[in-house]
Amino acid sequence: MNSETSNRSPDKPDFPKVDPGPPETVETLKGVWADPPGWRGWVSAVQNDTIGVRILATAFFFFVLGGFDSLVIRIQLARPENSFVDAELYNKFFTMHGSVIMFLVILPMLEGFTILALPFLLGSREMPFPRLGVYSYYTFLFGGLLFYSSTLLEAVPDTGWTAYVPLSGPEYSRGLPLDYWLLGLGVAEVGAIAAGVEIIIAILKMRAPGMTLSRMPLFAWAMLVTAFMLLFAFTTLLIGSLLLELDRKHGTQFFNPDAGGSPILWQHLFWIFGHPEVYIQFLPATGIVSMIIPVFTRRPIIGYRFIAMAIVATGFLSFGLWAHHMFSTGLPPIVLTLFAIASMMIAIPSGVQVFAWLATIWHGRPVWNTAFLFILGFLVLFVFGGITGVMTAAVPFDWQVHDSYFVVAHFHYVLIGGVVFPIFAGFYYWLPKFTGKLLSERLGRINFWLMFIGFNIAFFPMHIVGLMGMPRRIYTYPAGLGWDIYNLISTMGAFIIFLGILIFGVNVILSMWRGKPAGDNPWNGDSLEWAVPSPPPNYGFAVAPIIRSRHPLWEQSSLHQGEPRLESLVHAIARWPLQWRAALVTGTMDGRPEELFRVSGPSFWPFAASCATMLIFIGELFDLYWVIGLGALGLLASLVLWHWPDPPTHTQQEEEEFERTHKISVNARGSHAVSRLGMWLGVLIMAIALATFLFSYFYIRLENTAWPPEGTAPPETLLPTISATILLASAGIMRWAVKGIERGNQRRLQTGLAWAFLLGALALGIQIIDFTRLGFSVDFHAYGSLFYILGGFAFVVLLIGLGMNALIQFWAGRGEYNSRSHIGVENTGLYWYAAIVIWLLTFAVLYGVPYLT
Ligand code: HAS
Ligand code: CU
Repeated sequence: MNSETSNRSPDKPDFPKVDPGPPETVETLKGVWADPPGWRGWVSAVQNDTIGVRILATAFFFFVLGGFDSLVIRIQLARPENSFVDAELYNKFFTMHGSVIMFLVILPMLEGFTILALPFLLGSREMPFPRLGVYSYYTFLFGGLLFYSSTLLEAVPDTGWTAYVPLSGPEYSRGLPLDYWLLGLGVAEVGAIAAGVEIIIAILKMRAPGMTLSRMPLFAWAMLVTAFMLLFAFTTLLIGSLLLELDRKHGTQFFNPDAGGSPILWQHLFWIFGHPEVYIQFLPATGIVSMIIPVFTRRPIIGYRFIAMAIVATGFLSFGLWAHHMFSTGLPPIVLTLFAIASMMIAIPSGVQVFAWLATIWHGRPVWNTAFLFILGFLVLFVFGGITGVMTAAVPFDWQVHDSYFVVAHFHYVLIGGVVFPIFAGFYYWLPKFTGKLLSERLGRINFWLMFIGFNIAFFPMHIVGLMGMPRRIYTYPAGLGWDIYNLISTMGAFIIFLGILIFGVNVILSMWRGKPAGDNPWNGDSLEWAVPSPPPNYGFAVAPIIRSRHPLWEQSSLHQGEPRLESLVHAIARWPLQWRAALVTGTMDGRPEELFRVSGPSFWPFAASCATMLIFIGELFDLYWVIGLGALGLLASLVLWHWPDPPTHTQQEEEEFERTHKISVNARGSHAVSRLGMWLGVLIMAIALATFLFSYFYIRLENTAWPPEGTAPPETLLPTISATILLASAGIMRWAVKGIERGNQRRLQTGLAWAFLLGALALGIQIIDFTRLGFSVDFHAYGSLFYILGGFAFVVLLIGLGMNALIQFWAGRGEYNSRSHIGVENTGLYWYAAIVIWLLTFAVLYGVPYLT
């Protein structure tokens, strides 16, 4: 701990406030940051507060639906041989329950909190790509609605939230239900990936001046790691879903063992996503815990660095554990051992966090209000659920309890206790900031105790029936096995939890109606959101705060003192620019201001893009190919219009003068640093997709003895060598073009782009010719399926590159780029190189591996 923490006084009533900005400019600022009124505002709003609240409300709506499913499950299981629902209906209910909670409730709630609160926690004005946030919201909403619309067509999925093949494959799940599962959730997954990108950039590039990485609130640490995990996990699942959908409808053989495929591959892909997914939910929850505990124990958190390291370690480790869900699939002993050890190791970072929290509470002076009660409840339940997790990580024990109610007990302790309780704590803690009204403490306590007691009544007995041998996912059981009483108790508990949640709903509604005003800082909090009014103004901070401590409100006497240069900068941005939404970009490590950039404003196009995305998935669902085409065109058009450059609102002289005075660059046409990072993340997503395809390729390769299968000749390598060479040449030309515009040479840019485009198209054409001469199809064997899917992936990646190139040529023709501003060109260049690397790797594998016996 450094000396800054020694003079803290969290009880001090006069916390420093942010400077509200000069009165004459504040109204203008408010106008610039306002979303349009009326229905246009509904579809084009981009404000993080608006979008955050919408995500939370939508997720809460799905929560009620998913919770309702669980009550049906519990009613059915209350008595032996019950007939409230039959076996088929029961399967649908538990599938909907699990899938909705895992995909449409917990994660979106945490994203909602993040989009709502993160800019305030970081002392910035907005998220970096507000339009991407909107896209993410609507894809989540539409995906959820699409998923639920399966009830209208009586096509409800029924194979559990894991959708194991062959049960979910073409043979055993005919008709629409499983396509609903794959495609409805697919839309939502796209939304999660988009949110990941948005969150990473906000945390790395948009913190208040002076907020170094080690001064960042722990919630930001948790979300940073979570957001990276989102990219890895959801991209993998999206590809897995794609393969399954192709198997179901388009004749591929990825998961069909009769044609060289492997059903276990689905389990791998699912759990490479599924295991990290549980930590994707858990880590943000720990972030909330680490924000709330210090505030309600009136002291800085103990072990900040250790907690941050534990979060990062959990993120890494969580990708190495997936096979502990597959201990009973007959994996080789060495693999069992490795995954068991890795699973036990993850208890270490969790333990580090738990001990840091306990130490903080021990040394603090707790304030026993509702939010803190939920945190205490979390600690008890999470440690308990964690320990049953470590028990199941022991292979022989897992063989006994796998697919039994013991596992059901484990994951509800960690999910409800470990995640939902912190989310409720977060509601009690943060909602007053954004509604301006306090929730009732009395109702809050009733809410907490009903949930805590109800939870244990519902889920503790499941450990016992699980050990007695009750399997999960059965719709009923015979009397006299000794399970009856435990099941009845569980059902009663479920209703008590439900009552608790109902009281929460009542509490929120009552508070809006007649809650006490919250004031700026009702909890004497230490982080920046408590320095602005409740609810906060739409621009967040007119004058940016200057951060010198981890607990600015406790430890800084002023929020705007620092180096003279910084002081003048943070005040200057309250005066200029007032025509566009300006936000500061700061250094990833040191938090020093680098840039003032224009955050994009309200737009109809992200909404349109989500509608188009949805059309693509709907078209696939109902085999309407023209709808897919329409969706693809719509998506393309809306993406172009979404990124259409805004007309200039000020002169270049003004920009340059600001740059000279404040020594940071001004980019009204998109931030250099932010767009660059965005493109890198795009490349990362493609790399993860490639890795998933290659993993599948080599997994299936190893499952087969002959490769290519008997009777198929290895592919000829002449044409792919030619196309690869042409592509390499195009990379050189692209580089020449990019260098050209850096020197302001428009002609060189245009010529270079055109040549690169032509060569790219030529390579694509040659490869298409080669594909028509291969002599085998997608459906004869997994070999063919893999060949075409990997090749197809490389095609699509290159096609997107060609599209970007064409668009940039068009804008270059209109003179949009000069030596000062050409980030679009640079990004296209970066994408181009990445696409070529992907192409080369893919084709090296496709044309090389068949020759290695
Ligand atoms: Fe889990 C199944 C192992 C944490 C969620 N887990 C699930 C499923 C879900 C889920 C949803 O190895 C079911 C999926 C399905 O539908 O099939 N889980 C673990 C382990 C941990 C763990 C080792 N799980 C979570 C969290 C979740 C979650 C967090 C959601 C938020 N889990 C498993 C395994 C299965 C499994 C198997 C598969 C079972 C099967 O057969 O299907 C750890 O991260 C827990 C670490 C935390 C603690 C508590 C704090 C640590 C302290 C330090 C001291 C403790 C020590 C341990 C040294 C351990 C206080 C002492 C050990 C003793 C036995 C006393
Ligand atoms: Cu796991």
